[in-house]
Amino acid sequence: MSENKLPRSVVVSGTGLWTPPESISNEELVAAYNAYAEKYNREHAAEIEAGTLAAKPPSSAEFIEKASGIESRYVVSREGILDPERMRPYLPERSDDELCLQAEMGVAAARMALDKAGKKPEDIDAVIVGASYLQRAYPAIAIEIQSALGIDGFAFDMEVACSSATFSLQRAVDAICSGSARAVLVINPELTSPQLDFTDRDSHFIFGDVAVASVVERRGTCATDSAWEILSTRAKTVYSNNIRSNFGYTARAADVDPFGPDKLFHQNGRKVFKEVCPMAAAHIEEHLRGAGSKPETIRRYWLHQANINMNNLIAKKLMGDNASAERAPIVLDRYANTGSAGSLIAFHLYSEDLEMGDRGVICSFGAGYSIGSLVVEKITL
Ligand code: CO8
Repeated sequence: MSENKLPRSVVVSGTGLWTPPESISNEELVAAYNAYAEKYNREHAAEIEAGTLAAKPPSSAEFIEKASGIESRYVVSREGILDPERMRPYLPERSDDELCLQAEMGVAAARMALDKAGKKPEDIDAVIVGASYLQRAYPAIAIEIQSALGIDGFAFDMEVACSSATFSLQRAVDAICSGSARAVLVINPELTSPQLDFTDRDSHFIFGDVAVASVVERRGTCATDSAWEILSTRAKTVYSNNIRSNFGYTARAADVDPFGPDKLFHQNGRKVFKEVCPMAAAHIEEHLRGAGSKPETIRRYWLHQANINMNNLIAKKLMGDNASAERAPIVLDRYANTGSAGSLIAFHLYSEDLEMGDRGVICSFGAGYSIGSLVVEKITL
C-alpha cells in the first residue's frame, strides 16, 4: 500500500452545510408507516391468512433509536413521506430551464463554503459533485452548479455511495497536487429520500437529505487566518452486495419494474455492521501509521454517520477508554445517515474549537464497500 504523502501543501479553507427546512421525528415516521402497514394487512388479509403473503410488521420509534441512534431526519419535503397513501416524497418535476433540485441544494452549500473561504467564483478552477445518487445522467449536476455560480474551468460528477464525499475531496487534492487546478469546490448534495423504501420497516428510518461543500486549495492561495491542512489521504474499496440499489437505466430494456424493491436502497444491515466496523478501524490505524501519527494523538475523529453503535465501536477500537462524543462527535441523532455527507457535517459543526496543531481524521465507510479517509491538521496562515 503506497503512502499518500502529499507533494504539495493543500488545505480545506472553508466548508458549508445546507440543512433542509423540514424534518421528521421517529414518532411521525413510525405513525405513517404503521398506518400504511395496518391498511396493507387489512387489504391482503386473505393472502396473509392463507400464508401466501407476509404481513407487514409494525415499526417502533424505540427500536429505531436503540438500534441506530437516529431520533429524527431532515428531508427536502415531508409531504408524501408521511402520507400512508403515498409513502414517498413529493418532488414536482422542474423544467429543463430551472435549476434542478440537487443542484439547488449544492449551490446553497457551495455559497456558504466559498464565503467561509473568502473565495470568489473566479478563484475556483474545478467543481466536483460527489453523491450516493445523481438526479440524472447528464449534463453533470456539477456542470449545472458550475454554471449557476459562474465558475470557469471544468466540473464532473462522481458516485461512490457513502464514500462519495471523502473520495471527491481526494480527487480535489489530486487535482491541486498535479497542478490541474488551483482551487476546487467539492460539493456533496445528498438527496437520499427519493431512493428510500418508506414501506420497508427495516430501512424506512435510516436516511436524511442534506448538502455539504468544501473549498480545497493550495496553502499559498488561502486567504483565511486558519485552515485545515490535508496531510494525507487514503481510499479503499472491497466489493460487497450487502448494500445495494439496482436502480439504473437498463431497467427499461429488461422489462422489469424500474421502481421495484430491489431498485431502491436495501441492505443486510447486520452483516454490514459486522464486516465494516473492523475494516474501518483497521483502515484508520494503517492510514495514521503511514502518515506518522498514532490513533491516541488524534484530537478528533469525524466519522461516517450511519449508526451510533458502529461509531462507538470504531471509536473504542481507536481510543480505548478515552473514546468520547467530544472526540468522535455524533450528528446522526438529528441528521440520520446522510449518505456520504455525515463525516463532513460532523467536521463542519465540530472543528472550530480545536487548537492550532491539533490533528483530526475525516473518515467514511459504507456501500461498495468503500472507505475513505483524510488526516488533517489545523494551521494558522
Ligand atoms: N421497528 C421494529 N423492529 C424492527 C425494525 C423497526 N423499524 N426494523 C427491524 N426490526 C426488527 C427486525 O425485523 C429484527 O427482528 P427479528 O429479530 O424478529 O428478525 C429485529 O428488529 C432486529 O433487527 P436487526 O438485526 O436488523 O437490527 P440491528 O440491531 O442490526 O439494527 C440497523 C439494524 C440499524 C440497520 C443496523 O444493522 C445498522 O445500522 N447496520 C449498519 C448499516 C450501515 O451502516 N449501512 C450503511 C448503509 S449507508 C451507505 O452505504 C450509503 C448508501 C447510499 C445511501 C443512499 C440512501 C438512499
